[in-house]
Amino acid sequence: MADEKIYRPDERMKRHPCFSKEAHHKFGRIHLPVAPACNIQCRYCIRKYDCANESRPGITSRVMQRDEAMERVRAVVDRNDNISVIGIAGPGDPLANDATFETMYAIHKEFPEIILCVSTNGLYLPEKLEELMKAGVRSLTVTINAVTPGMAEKVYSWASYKGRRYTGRDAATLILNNQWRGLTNAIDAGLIVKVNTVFIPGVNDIEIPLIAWHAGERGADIMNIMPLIPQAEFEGRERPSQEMINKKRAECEKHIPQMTHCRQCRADACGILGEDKDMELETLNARIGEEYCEMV
Ligand code: CLF
Ligand code: SF4
Repeated sequence: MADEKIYRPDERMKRHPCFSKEAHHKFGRIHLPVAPACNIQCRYCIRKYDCANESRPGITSRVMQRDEAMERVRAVVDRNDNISVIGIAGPGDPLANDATFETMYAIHKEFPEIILCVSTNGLYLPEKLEELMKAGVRSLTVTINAVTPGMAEKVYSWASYKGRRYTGRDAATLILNNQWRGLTNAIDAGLIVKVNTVFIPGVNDIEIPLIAWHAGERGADIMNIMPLIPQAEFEGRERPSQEMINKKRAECEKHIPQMTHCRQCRADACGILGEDKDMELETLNARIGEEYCEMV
């Protein structure tokens, strides 16, 4: 039974390069860009780039189909013995794309010892958590940028939910309710959980310690405060300096451990954090290797 190979939460933390600073030198991850659609509009997002909640500024990953993604996983795992995590983090929201569940399920069947990780805006988390778990996912990031609806309204402009489009305060309230409920459910279900928060100077900075407090109270494992990429409606705003981020982390760490080694990965990143490999090249080399073996 594949599920027997799913590590206990403490083992998962030790082997996850994002959840453990020590692990990030030893273990690598693969991101599969199989999720192009999104279901909300963050006011700092330009849809032509990867989801700004987890990605490097100005990067556009090529979307892959499930079978293509599986081929990449086989090639990279075959050539690298340090891959402990496979994640889906975009280019849109993973939970808005059926391909996320299909791909994770297929990987879990073939590589049950690999930790599966998803990063989401949380809108569909309450209803999709069970499906995620059935697909083998045991590691989750939820990006939460506010606690009060008034603040959320400044960060999100709309949400598309169960066939209806919500705007203004209604969208803000819906997004917040689902993010916090989904986060709590995921923690209670035994997933390891990270909260990402985009630090938007002059907008949500005063609520960030409150997010940390709520996340810590609920039992989230770690928080990752990420600098705003000043684009879309927030173009022209300042990008927080490292000093500002460090100060905010110091305020928050009494509530929840802080991640300090995030590399704002692209949605198709692969390998050790900060030493990314080219997934296409790895696959090409694996193919050449196979052809060579067939020739000799
Ligand atoms: Fe990927 Fe994210 Fe999972 Fe890690 S990344 S889905 S939790 S496996 Fe890690 Fe990259 Fe930072 Fe994300 S360094 S952007 S925190
Ligand atoms: Fe953009 Fe990600 Fe927000 Fe969707 S969740 S609008 S892709 S930043």
